[in-house]
Amino acid sequence: MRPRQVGRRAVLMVVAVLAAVVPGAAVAQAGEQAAPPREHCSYHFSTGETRCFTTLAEATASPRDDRGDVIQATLFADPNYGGGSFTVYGSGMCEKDGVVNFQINLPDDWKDVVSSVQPWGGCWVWLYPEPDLGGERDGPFKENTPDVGSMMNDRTQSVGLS
Ligand SMILES: [Ca+2]
Repeated sequence: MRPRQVGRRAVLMVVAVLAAVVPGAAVAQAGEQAAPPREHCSYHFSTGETRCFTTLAEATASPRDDRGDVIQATLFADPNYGGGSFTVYGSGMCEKDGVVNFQINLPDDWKDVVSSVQPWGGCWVWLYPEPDLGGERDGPFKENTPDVGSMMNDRTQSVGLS
């Protein structure tokens, strides 16, 4: 019995020391709610796939992806196009036909963090505080917008492109 108890205590101590010494370990645990994403991801409409990179240049390297999808918008975690980014590749340019042509629900780590946006592909960007274009939207953001404003800052959960 005795050696076992000692052994377990030793393991617990190692875990405690790791959590205290390795910043990454602590951040990963606390970060799920608080820390905004720092990665640069691209979401591909045709496949539903999200790919993440260390730089924005990598995430937006090709104007068209493997399926021919084009960049429609990039969302940023911080104002002034800072922090992590989330670029949407969709199946075509937006048409000015008065309706939302494309819509996506942001993944959990991208909910409630968007602070600036860049529309591409002839699209206007609409931001919604609930999934599935729910709640009172703001937009359209027709041009690069370094600060989406107090109504939708850190509140976006789904995005419409029109
Ligand atoms: Ca933010």
